[in-house]
Amino acid sequence: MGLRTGFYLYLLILFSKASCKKGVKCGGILAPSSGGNISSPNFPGLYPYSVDCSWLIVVSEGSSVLLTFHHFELEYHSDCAYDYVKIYNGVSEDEGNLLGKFCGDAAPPRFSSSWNIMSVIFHSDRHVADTGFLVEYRKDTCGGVLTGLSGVITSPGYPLEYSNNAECLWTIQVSNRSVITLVFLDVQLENNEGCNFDYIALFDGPTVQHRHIGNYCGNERPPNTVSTSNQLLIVFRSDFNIGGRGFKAHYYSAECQQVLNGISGNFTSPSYPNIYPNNMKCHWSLHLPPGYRIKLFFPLIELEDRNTLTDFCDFDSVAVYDGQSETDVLLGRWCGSESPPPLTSRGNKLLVVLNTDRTVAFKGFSASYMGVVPVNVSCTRSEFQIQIPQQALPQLERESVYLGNPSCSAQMTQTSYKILARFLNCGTAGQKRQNITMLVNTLYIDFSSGKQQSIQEYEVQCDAQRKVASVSIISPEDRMRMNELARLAEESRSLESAQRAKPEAHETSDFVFISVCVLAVILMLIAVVWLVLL
Ligand SMILES: *[C@@H]1O[C@H](CO)[C@@H](O)[C@H](O)[C@H]1NC(C)=O
Ligand SMILES: *[C@@H]1O[C@H](CO)[C@@H](O)[C@H](O)[C@H]1NC(C)=O
Ligand SMILES: *[C@@H]1O[C@H](CO)[C@@H](O)[C@H](O)[C@H]1NC(C)=O
Ligand SMILES: *[C@@H]1O[C@H](CO)[C@@H](O)[C@H](O)[C@H]1NC(C)=O
Ligand SMILES: *[C@@H]1O[C@H](CO)[C@@H](O)[C@H](O)[C@H]1NC(C)=O
Ligand SMILES: [Ca+2]
Ligand SMILES: [Ca+2]
Ligand SMILES: [Ca+2]
Repeated sequence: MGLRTGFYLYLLILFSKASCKKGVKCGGILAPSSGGNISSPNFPGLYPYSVDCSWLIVVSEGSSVLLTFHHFELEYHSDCAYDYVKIYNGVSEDEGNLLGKFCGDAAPPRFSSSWNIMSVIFHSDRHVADTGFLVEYRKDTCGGVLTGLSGVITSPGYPLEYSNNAECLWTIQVSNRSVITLVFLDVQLENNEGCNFDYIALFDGPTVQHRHIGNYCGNERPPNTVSTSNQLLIVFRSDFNIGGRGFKAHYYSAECQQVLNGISGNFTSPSYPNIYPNNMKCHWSLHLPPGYRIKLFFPLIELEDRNTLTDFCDFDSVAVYDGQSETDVLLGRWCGSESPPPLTSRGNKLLVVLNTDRTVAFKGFSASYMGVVPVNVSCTRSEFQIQIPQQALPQLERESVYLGNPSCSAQMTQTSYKILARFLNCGTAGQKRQNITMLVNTLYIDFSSGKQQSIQEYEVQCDAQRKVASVSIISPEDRMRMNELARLAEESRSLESAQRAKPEAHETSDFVFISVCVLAVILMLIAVVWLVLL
């Protein structure tokens, strides 16, 4: 309670500061019991130049604010850089709350706040004025027009018993080319056959004239629903007696609920690289064909920092689960600018969940992933042996899998692609890794189809002395890092050679090593032949 009083005091101070600055009096704090109208200064005459007005509408906790514009005529600019109205779902200091910026004569659509505070900002510059705007605001105890990427809908007072004679209409509206997924988590209403006492009714569109999906009551949870357009209507009604706990549902727009099936791909937080919206929960499900594992990278993360009191990512976070749901193993949860290490799934599915709270937003994240084929590699002193189960690579020609160069392509066996590649034939090269010289080559798997080029590269390594091999996928990030290292090495080498004219020490030593290997093999063969002859 103390916190909340403090918050309102803070708002009051903000607003007294704002309203003292300018000559024209406008804006203020409104705490309506039902509703009212706001208009630009001097409405319906021309609004004055150089004004900044800020209205904060605060209603009782548990209610929301609905805005309906009746008139809208502002100077037009394609980015609304001159005169504009901005609407915030909460306080206007927080860009994560921005619902939209408007100008010209395109009136903003109807908006509801996600909670009990909403702000309207009006700005005009020093030239060209118009008649301005008139907007009606209304306090809703339930229902409204929801425009967020995701959100929660509950019956009034949930989880306490809902009131009798309630009537609530929620219209969910997402961007034009998107659709809505609605998932009910809990339902407990008065039950009767036909569901016409207390009920939830769903319509596939903005009005009751659109396709009726169904009426639900009792403990019957409506099925998970995906709209056919960008709008969905939810109606809740109760009659004059007997109630229940009510219901709770989540909705997601398609931008916030993605399933990715490509062998590799990229995705970002909503609005990236602009500020992400507050108050949302988004899912990305990576789902690859069986046999693949998934490697996931986050080149950039910029979220709200950890809670310094608990040291957890309590505010905003990105979490990764090793499977398809939040009940699967959590691989980690990150926030702030902590950068997760590359993650690899155990199966062919990964789930990424972004949660943001009601205040303070940043840039978000960018992520890229790639399906990793299970490559079984082993080596002797003279060759690599590589095997890839066929079920992991549906419909690839054997020529699409090769080591070093296309002349070392795979053979097909009953169950796998198989490469036996002598070091000398397939361009395997020696490289110093820490103390030991490793024999290194690149395995190419060409998934390209038609115009879309897609080649995966795996680095295979062999410690020929100990006959130990390993393999790892080379991601675009690795490739960039390797190029960078190669460039640095090149630079330092040319510097060195400028100082002391004595290059190419490395190559010679590697060449000597391989030659020694080959010699050893030949000697062994001679020994064997000799033994047999004896
Ligand atoms: C707000 O203005 C509109 C249009 O003039 C009017 O119909 C409506 O009754 C007004 N609302 C209130 C609460 O005054
Ligand atoms: C959405 O569609 C409507 C009607 O087709 C159109 O008027 C509007 O400009 C579109 N909005 C966006 C953001 O594309
Ligand atoms: C993902 O992003 C990287 C780096 O920006 C780019 O090289 C790659 O082509 C992208 N991949 C896809 C599938 O869009
Ligand atoms: C890799 O190949 C070896 C030898 O063929 C086999 O024993 C092993 O089970 C294979 N490992 C996997 C993961 O397929
Ligand atoms: C390098 O080799 C020396 C001697 O064989 C060993 O003591 C040392 O631990 C090795 N260093 C690394 C990084 O492997
Ligand atoms: Ca102007
Ligand atoms: Ca009832
Ligand atoms: Ca936040």
